[in-house]
Amino acid sequence: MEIGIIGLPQSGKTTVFNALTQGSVPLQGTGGGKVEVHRGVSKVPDARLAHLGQLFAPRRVVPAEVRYIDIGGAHAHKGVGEARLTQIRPATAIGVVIRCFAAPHVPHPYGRIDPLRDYQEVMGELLISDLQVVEGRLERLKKSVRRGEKASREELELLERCLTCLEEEQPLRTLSFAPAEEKLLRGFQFLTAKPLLIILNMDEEQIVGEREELLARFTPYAALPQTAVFPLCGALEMEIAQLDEQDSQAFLQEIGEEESARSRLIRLSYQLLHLISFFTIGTDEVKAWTIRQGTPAVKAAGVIHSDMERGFIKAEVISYETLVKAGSFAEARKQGLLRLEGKDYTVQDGDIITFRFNV
Ligand SMILES: Nc1nc2c(ncn2[C@@H]2O[C@H](COP(=O)(O)OP(=O)(O)OP(=O)(O)O)[C@@H](O)[C@H]2O)c(=O)[nH]1
Ligand SMILES: [Mg+2]
Repeated sequence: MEIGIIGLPQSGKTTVFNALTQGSVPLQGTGGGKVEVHRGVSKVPDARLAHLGQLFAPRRVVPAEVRYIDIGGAHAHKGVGEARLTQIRPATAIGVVIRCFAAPHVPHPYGRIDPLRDYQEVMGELLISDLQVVEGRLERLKKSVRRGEKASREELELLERCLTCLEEEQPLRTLSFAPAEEKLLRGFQFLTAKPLLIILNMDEEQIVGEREELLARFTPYAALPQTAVFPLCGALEMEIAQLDEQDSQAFLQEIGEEESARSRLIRLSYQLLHLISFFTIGTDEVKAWTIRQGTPAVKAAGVIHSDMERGFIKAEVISYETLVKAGSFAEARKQGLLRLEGKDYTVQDGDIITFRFNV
């Protein structure tokens, strides 16, 4: 999973990126007017994986990862800009950083703090960007039809539907698509079709005193499909991300959080994107893998290796809870708790799977 971070200039994107990836990208870009792309990863915290690590004592314990992209460098104008939007088109989801913090020394492109306006500005850019893609493609399709060439009726109708939606200033994720339509749309990488995290970047005082009020302003947007609002204190979380576990707990308590923004955002992203984890075990490594809810065993095998998908025979499955109750893998096997599942078996969160395959 990859989350593309965007927002107005100086909204705190790199600060948030550093908080989420425990990174230390300098807040001032290197200058020179070029678009700079920062990539980072965050390991998905999972107590079950840690426990499996103790149980199997493998050489490596490999958590799942969430990747983040932050685009820095010169801003051509007040908004995000097409050059930056292009960079996040391949991402799975978008995180839009909205400045709530005051910090008078930090300039605001519109000269005044107004979180809702900033949100609408950025959403407007995403809509226009998608609209241009739809219009461009429709024009080409219609030209082919005029030349007497065959154009896909499905595609024409689908894009007309997208066009109407965007012209009504609604994001494409408010539409629902059949699987075949989704497949058709995938190549366009529409920005407004991606799940959206609205990241409200607050001051320490705001997160303690005004959190609910600021969140409430975004309620109508949070209610849109595949949309979630996420409050955090970017500057503080960036510092916390550099601390060890114990010290960070003390800081978090001060702003009334139990968990770092890094962990909270990952959990929210999993919910938003309907993701679950399954585990593979071995003496070499115990590893967590991320899939969508409802993924059949054969596709889950493909996440590990395409050979495993192609040569899939069976999946040997036990749930995490069942394994823990049995105490050990050997005991679970003795009690006959391991199930053999076929390729259509729907993988469940926390399944521990050994794939049998043949290539
Ligand atoms: N007080 C306060 N200041 C913040 C917060 N987040 C960011 N800042 C400050 O805002 C300024 C801009 O932060 P950046 O993270 O560089 O913002 P950006 O969106 O990456 O900026 P560009 O990439 O130049 O568009 C810096 O001086 C930060 O210290 C916050 O939560 N509170
Ligand atoms: Mg930046």
